[in-house]
Amino acid sequence: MSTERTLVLVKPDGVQRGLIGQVLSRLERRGLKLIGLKLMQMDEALANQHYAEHVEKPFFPGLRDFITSGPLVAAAFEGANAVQLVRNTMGATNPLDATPGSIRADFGVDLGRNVIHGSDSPESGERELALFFESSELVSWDRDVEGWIYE
Ligand code: DAT
Ligand code: MG
Repeated sequence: MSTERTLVLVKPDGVQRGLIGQVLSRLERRGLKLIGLKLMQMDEALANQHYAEHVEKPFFPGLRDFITSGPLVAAAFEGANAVQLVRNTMGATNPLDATPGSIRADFGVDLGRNVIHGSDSPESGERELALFFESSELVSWDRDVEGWIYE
């Protein structure tokens, strides 16, 4: 069991639609531990860094316009298998393909408005967290209920 850290974004569509609490609540109640949280707006430079793997793709200009269009919430979660737990709580990239019960299925209908981002590997998690948070903004804390969440 490996402790991982992962970046979650409630994207500008989720913020505009008033879904911040519901999205974070689903991750929190699943058992993921929050270690960082902020409301902010991405600029183009950060969008280029965050989505470096997509910069050359035809959909990138639209993605960059969308992701920089308004405030988003950046959250850091930590725990055993945190990356995979967030990814499967989010659901597939396209809400059309996402399993009902997942965040993207329950809150979205369109690929370009899929409400939430989650890092795709532990390495991406570390890389992305460094883009969004100073190390002093990530809080190391002991959760009293840990033994009721992990055996
Ligand atoms: P994910 O967000 O599930 O990690 P990704 O990294 O492949 O998916 O893509 C990043 C975001 O870019 C995705 O959440 C929505 C958008 N996107 C991906 N593929 C797209 C496409 N073919 N057309 C339009 N937007 C796309
Ligand atoms: Mg991705």
